[in-house]
Order: sequence, then C-alpha cells, then structure tokens
Amino acid sequence: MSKDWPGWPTEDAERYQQAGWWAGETFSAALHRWAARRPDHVAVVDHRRRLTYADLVSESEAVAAGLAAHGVGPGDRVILQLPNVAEFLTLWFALQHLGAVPVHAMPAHRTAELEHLADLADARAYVTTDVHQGFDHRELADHLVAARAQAGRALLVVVVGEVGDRAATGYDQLRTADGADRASGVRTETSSRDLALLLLSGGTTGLPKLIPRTHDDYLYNARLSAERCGMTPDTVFLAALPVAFNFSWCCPGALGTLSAGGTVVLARDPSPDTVFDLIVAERVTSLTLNPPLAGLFVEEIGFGGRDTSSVEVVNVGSARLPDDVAVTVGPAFGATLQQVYGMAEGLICYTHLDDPEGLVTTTQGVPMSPGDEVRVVDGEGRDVAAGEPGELLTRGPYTLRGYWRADEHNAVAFTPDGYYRTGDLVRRLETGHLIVVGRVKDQINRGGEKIAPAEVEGHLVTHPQVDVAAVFGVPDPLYGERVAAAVRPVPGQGEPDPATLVAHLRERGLAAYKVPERFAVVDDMPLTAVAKIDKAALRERVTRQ
Ligand code: J2J
Repeated sequence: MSKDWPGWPTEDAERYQQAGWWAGETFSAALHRWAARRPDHVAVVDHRRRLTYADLVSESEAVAAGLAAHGVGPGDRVILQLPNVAEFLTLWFALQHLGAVPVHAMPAHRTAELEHLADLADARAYVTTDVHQGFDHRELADHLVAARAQAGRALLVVVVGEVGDRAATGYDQLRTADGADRASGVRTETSSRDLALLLLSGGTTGLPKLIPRTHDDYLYNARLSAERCGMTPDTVFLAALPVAFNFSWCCPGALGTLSAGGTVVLARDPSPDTVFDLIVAERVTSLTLNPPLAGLFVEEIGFGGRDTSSVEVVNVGSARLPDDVAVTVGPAFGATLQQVYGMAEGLICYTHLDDPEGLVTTTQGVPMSPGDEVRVVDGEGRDVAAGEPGELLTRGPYTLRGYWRADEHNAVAFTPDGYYRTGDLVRRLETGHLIVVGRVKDQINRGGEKIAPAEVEGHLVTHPQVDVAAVFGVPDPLYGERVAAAVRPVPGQGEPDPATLVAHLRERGLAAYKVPERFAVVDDMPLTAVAKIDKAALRERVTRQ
C-alpha cells in the first residue's frame, strides 16, 4: 500500500475482487479491449475532429511515446487542464499507457488553484490549452513553471494549440514520435490496484484535497454507471459540462460510454445553441446536466423549434434538482429523467430507469453497487430510523478510504471503520432511495460548482482592509445558492469596497466562480453559542439587504 494514500484493507480488496467488481484490468488494457470490438466505430467527436476507436488507440500511443521522450513515466502526476476537446481523451489515455497519473483540474481554475495542485501533487507536467474563453493559459503556465522552479522542481508544459514563443511543447510535436519510440513509450507494468488518476475534491477545509482513484475502482465506476444508465454501443453521449468533472467523465460520462462501446460528443460550451445543434447533428441519445442547465434547456425547448427526438436519457445531478423542475425534464425532452447524486470521492446514486415517476422526480436515486454500504446517522453517530434525516456515511468498492497526502484530515473525514463522512444530510426511504435534504459540511454548492468557504476567506483576509471574513451561501432561484461574504474592516483602514475586494481575489488567481457576488461590511461578526461565526445570521442579514 502506498504511503501517499490509504487504500482499502486487504480483506475488503479481496472481497471486491472475488465479487467481480474489481476486474483486474488497467485503463490502458481496457481501451485496447474496447477498441478491438469495433475499431472503426466513432469514439470521440469534438468541434474539429472525429476519432474512431482505432484512432484513439493509435493517437494516444503516439502521444504516450512523445511524453515518454520528455521524461514522463510511471507514477508521475500530470495536471490536465483542458476544455472539452478530443485531446483530453488522447492525453488521458496516453498517461494511462505510461502508468502516469492525470490530475483533473477544471478549465475555470486559475493560479491560486493550480499552484496548490502542482504543489500537492508534486506535478511533473502541466497540460493545457492556448487561449480559452479569452484567457491565455500559457501565461498561467509561465507562472506555474516559475513557482515550481522556486521549489526546485522542473515542470514540463504541454500546450494543445499554439505554443507561441514559449518554452513549451506543442501537442502536435508530441504525437509525431516515430514507431520505435512508440513501442518504448507504452506497456508499463501497471497493476490494476495502482493509482489511475487524482480528482479534485469540492473541499470544506481550506484548500482542495486530491482524491486517489485506482484502475480497479474507477473502471468499476464507469462500467456499472453505463449499465445503470442503459448505455449500449448505440449510445451517443453528449458532454455539456467540462469532461474533467467526475460526473461528465465517469458517471456515466465519457468513460462509461466508451466502456459500452458508444460515441462521446464533446460540446465546447454549454450554451443552448451549441448543445441543441449537437443533439440534432449527432443524434445524441444521452446527456448529463446540472440543475441550472436542466431548467434553462427545458425553458428553451418550450420556446419551440428544438428537436430532441433522439434523446433517451437525461441525467441531472451535482446539486439538488428542485422537484418542480424535475417534473418538467422528461416531458420537455421526450426522454427519461435519471437523477444522479454523486461525489468525486466515490459513491454514485442513480434513480432506476424503470422507477415510478414519483420516485424519479423527488429522489436522488439508490447507491449503484450492491457493494455500497451506507448509513444515515445523527450527530452522535447513531443510525436514524428510515425516512428520518441524518448525515450520510458510506464505504464501498469505489469510495476512497483516504485523501492523497492528507493524514490529519483523513483522521476526521472518515470513521475509524472506514466510512467516508459525506457531510450531506439525506433521508433514506424504505425503497433505498435517498433524498438530499441539506448538508452539515461547510461548503457552498453554486448550481453544481463547489466552493469551500475557508479557501475564499483565506484570500479575503490578505486584503489590507480586511480583518475578518466569513463566506457563505445565499439562496438563489437559478443556482440554488450564490456565494456571499461578510467582512469586518481593519480599524482605521476605512471600509473595503466590494469592487476592490473582487479585483483583489481575481488578482490572487482565484477561479471566477468562487468570487463572492454579494458583500456585507459588518462592525461585528455575529457569533454562535460556541463562539463560531454565525453564518446563518449573516445569511439572513445579507438576504434581507
Ligand atoms: C444534491 N446534492 C448533490 C444531487 C451531488 C455525479 C454527480 C455529481 C457529482 C458531484 C459527481 C447532488 N443533489 N443530485 O461527482 O459523479 C452534492 C453533494 C455531494 C457533492 C459532491 C458525480 N449531486 N451533490 O457533484 O465531488 O453535496 O461531485 O456530496 O463535485 O455534491 O460534489 P462533487
């Protein structure tokens, strides 16, 4: 077992293997097997390219050789920050061929997140794009290279797109490695129990954590998700949200689709025009949405002129889908709504495709694996009665037993017997269906995007006028919640102006979605009985403003 992260105890691992949940295969081997079934079938489509399964194998192998020639090898962590382009897949599988480990960054992340990620993962390389949505990622790369150099580490930069005059390697350079190099670049002795990727946690305490996922557990996640979502070789899956997100990547997402032999269509942005045009052009059968997009698309379909006749299943998750929106999704698309409640840490719940309408529109589904163990407990850790609200604890064949290099946090984030404390408040019905009713963790969920208040507070207090900061969610009809902040000024330094604080946070390289949209300046922070900042009182104050 690696000292970087606690894996599953041996007896559980053996049980998972004997049950057939862990199939003993690596992602590199899986891709070759998937491709052998129908090599000429289209595997990936983006706004510029169509790759067959055979293309995906050969291009990922060529890229693996190119990466190997630049010194990337087994176990190396490589930050992948790409929008929805085919190269996300070719690079991801290239890293798998090498036994290297992709670290999923979100396209919206900026220097604050990436510096932390590079440091925590001790990254060997950073793979990014040139300019995306008006932002030059090559400048971000320069910044990261300098930060790593200060720590005495070299960082290889790979750019998908124009390299410009920078000391970076272009994607096309990587993939033109010759045949001899290609053979030496692939086929490492990776075990299916090894680390396959690192996902970013939504986080609650300070800075984001990394979630270790192995070949065995993540392939099971992909395969079983595909089964629960009825995927077949005829599936055409559309990724509207970034594929770096666990939901779009593996639940069932791109990997679930490939495991079923289907086609993955990548939308370069989630605007209605892009998405509805792709649905028609590619005859999309399945798509994954967060609640704000689901609501927006239902409205858009209502305006008329949108053809969704090919769509069979619409997966909605990542934040609570309001019941009144849920009832509109199936009828609008002429498809089956399937709710998804999941987490990058592991556990995924789906409503069943043949569940009665009443369960599909009001619950967030049932844990997908017979190996998932769930408990719903009160504040003292005692199981509550069926139907009563409590915190969800879970462990199982694809749920982590500890974060990457986070011993101290692991001691509190898990029970002594290995259950992950989700921080979510749920009610479990007799049928096993879960309803998410709230949370106990200090996290904001802005329409599916997770924000750790402590992280934003840490940035706010670096402003010379801010003495104390409290960040919290306020209710919002579109996003469910938006980010708000209350600040107490440093005495004698004047009142900080919200625009200045926003500029300060952006300058520090914080991702835009984490920047508070509402501010309150307070002379005194309200406190709870145990002398913690009373965020409920602040929320009420800001909501009334
Ligand atoms: C309420 N809250 C939900 C839902 C997630 C599939 C789907 C989602 C994620 C994800 C994911 C929710 N209703 N339907 O990785 O593969 C909140 C919970 C949960 C947290 C996890 C996937 N679906 N949530 O959202 O790691 O609070 O994963 O603990 O980003 O999102 O966030 P994340």
